Amino acid sequence: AQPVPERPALPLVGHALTLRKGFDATVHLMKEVKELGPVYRVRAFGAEVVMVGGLEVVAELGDESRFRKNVHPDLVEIRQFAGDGLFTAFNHEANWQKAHDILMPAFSLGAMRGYHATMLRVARSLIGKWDRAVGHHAVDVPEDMTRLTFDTIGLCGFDYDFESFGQDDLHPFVEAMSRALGFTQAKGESIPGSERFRPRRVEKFRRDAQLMTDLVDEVIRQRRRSGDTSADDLLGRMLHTPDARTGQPLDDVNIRNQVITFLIAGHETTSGALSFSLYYLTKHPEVLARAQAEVDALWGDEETPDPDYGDIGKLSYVRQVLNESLRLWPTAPAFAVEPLQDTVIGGRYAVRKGETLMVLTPALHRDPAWGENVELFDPERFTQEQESKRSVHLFKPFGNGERACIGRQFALHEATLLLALLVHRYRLIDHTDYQLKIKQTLTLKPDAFTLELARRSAAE
Ligand code: MNH
Repeated sequence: AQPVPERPALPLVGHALTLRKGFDATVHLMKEVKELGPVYRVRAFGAEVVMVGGLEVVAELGDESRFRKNVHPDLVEIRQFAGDGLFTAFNHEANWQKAHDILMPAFSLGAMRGYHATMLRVARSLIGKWDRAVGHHAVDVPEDMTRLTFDTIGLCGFDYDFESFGQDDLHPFVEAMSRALGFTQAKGESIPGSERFRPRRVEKFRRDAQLMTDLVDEVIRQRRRSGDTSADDLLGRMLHTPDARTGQPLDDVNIRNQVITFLIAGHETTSGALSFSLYYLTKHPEVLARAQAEVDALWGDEETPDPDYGDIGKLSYVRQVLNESLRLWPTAPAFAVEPLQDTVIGGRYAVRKGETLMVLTPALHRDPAWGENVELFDPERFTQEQESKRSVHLFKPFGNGERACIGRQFALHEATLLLALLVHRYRLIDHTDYQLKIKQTLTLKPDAFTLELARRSAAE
């Protein structure tokens, strides 16, 4: 075996001088996959990560008898506000298995039936807002997608209404969360300890974390006070379902961590995925026309279609659009695993037990195994026929193995429903000739993407 390849590194700073920040860092790392090969090492300030961006090695890392999730430094940082919640729990923390077992049934495909009516209600709030914008002003796509996904997880998860469509500003929790994630990302890109020279930012981070905690404690308190002991939503399940192995429900601190985790993980990524989908639909009229034909076949020219749960499974082309958007820009652009033992990957590279092996999903999603024109947006890649021909390891927007996304069905149901309703109702007018600019605060989003709208039917 040989060492993992890397660029010549300076003492102490390593490759930090050539690394970029924010989304530019992701672009840089994707370029390095092409130049250094699908496996290479990056060092900065004493920390080091093995980057992985090719099908063969990713398929190997999917073997759970050899690798498991790695809680890498960014995730450790997020633990300051998400603690031992599902997403940031260390493998050795018993609460992971416990919460996973208690919550899994709430995320099965069948459980989506129970969330459908609420998802539809929030979608209609967004449509109400967009109807008022028709003929008057543009809408801010990522902001409204954030309102939608945030209100949806609040209501479906905790029966709590953030009422984001009644407000001009995003909810204070969302603002605090994006600042906290931004702080976390910046900290990971800087000399360790240098935040000491920015005491005001550290203080702001502390207050943002406190705001999130206080809000969530209030949500939990309200539920306890209500005397409601049903286990119908996530919060009810967590408060009132004993774990089968231990006979105990989750403790209060862990429930708080889970609620914060769901509020964050449950909306940022879905909001980004919806925004990218609308971007690609806007730029590909032939794809938009096919999506419209699909929804028209279901709902005709009904003024207010009433999609039922079963309709979502019929929207296969809309789902293809969503998948292809997640291929090009998986909104959680990386996940990490670690070897259970010192081992060799890719048939030649020696890696150590416990070290961070970071899968760079946007690079994997451009592996030559996707075909010739990997940069081209083409939902045909996700027909059933194409999918059955391809390795399951080529498409990993939801991560891997037992620590993969628990909210996948939730996100897909919510996003398919909304996209279908939007393409059924509106013409999307690219009034700025928008050029894709991506913003990264750990997750990816199109930056400053606005659309003007017109109603498709004459019903205006
Ligand atoms: Mn989600 C884990 C992507 C929507 C809740 N999610 C992950 C991981 C990826 C991911 C990748 C694995 C991270 C890792 O290995 O470190 N998630 C997404 C994307 C979308 C998404 C791209 C939308 C599109 N996620 C959602 C939604 C919810 C959710 C919606 C909740 C309602 N995700 C989670 C949780 C985890 C997770 C919780 C951690 C699971 C675990 O480790 O047990």
